[in-house]
Amino acid sequence: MKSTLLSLLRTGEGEFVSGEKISDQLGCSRTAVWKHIDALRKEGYTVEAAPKKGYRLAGEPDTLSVHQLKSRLPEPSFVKDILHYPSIHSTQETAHLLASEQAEEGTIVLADEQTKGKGRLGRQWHSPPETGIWMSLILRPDIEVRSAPQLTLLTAVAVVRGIKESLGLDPEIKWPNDILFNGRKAAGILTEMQAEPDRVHAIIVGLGLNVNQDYFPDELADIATSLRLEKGEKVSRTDVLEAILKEWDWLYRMFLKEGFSSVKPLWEAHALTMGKEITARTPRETLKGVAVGIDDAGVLLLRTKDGKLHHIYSADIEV
Ligand code: BTX
Repeated sequence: MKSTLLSLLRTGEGEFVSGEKISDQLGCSRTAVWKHIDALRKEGYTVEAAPKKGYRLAGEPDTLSVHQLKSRLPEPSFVKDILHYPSIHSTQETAHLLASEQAEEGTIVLADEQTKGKGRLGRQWHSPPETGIWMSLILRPDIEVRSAPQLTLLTAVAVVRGIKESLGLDPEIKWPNDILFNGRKAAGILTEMQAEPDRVHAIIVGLGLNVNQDYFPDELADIATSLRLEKGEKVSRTDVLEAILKEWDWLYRMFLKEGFSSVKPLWEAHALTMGKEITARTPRETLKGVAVGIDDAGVLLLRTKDGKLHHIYSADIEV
């Protein structure tokens, strides 16, 4: 009944469809039609009603369809399982828990809302309901502990290429973990590890991507953006996520086979920071200089005025 009603409303292509036509086609009373319309509204559809005109479908919810996602991924895919939660503290926390309980590589934790989304260094990640891609990937690559940050850079490449593929937009990467449009942050990546000094047990890559927000709270209003704001129209989270996971799939395979050097040129092609005057705030010091590039391990190379080349492993960057 619901899908017939929806397709009927969609045939109106934004115009009104009469209540009479709907009740005829559904074979039910006008009161029953009204009840079905009400049920659609509760699911997030915007249906306008006007006397003598009928009903008009003015907006559809952006539901993340895991079923659709799974069916659209390549076979075989690195994605082994997708756990989808309507609301959760943090996909990162849940993924950590699952990883310590032996969840296999390729398990994805996805949420429509995070109530305690986290960024680096205990910062918060704003993750309002049904507007973004809030997800964590569990990986178990056979790599050295010091190579783990390379997965942040690989993920940034997958996100940028996935956005380009699905929407034709061209964001930039700010080393190490931000995806920006004209200096405003659309996504952040958080890579964490469960490891012994010489062995990686699991790497959890968290991605927060703003998709359909049309406004941000005051503290983010000047620094954040979303795909919807950049594209000028509502965007399907499922389509964007599908494109990102497809990009991720082949990049990760290439990374495991050939190492980070194969990903590096793709990263450089989208990097905002390269060749620019930057300030790097590391946990120990603040350095100003020119970002010369990244080395084969993904470490940022910064040349200060005195000609000295610094290797930056972790920092907040200002361009
Ligand atoms: P970060 O530490 O580089 O950035 C965090 C900073 O970004 C915040 O202090 C704030 O200024 C700003 N910020 C917070 N929320 C947003 C937002 N929605 N859009 C733009 N800017 C924002 C970046 O950390 C890594 C974020 C990873 C988030 C994912 S979501 C799925 C997974 N689960 C989880 O709890 N975290 C990760």
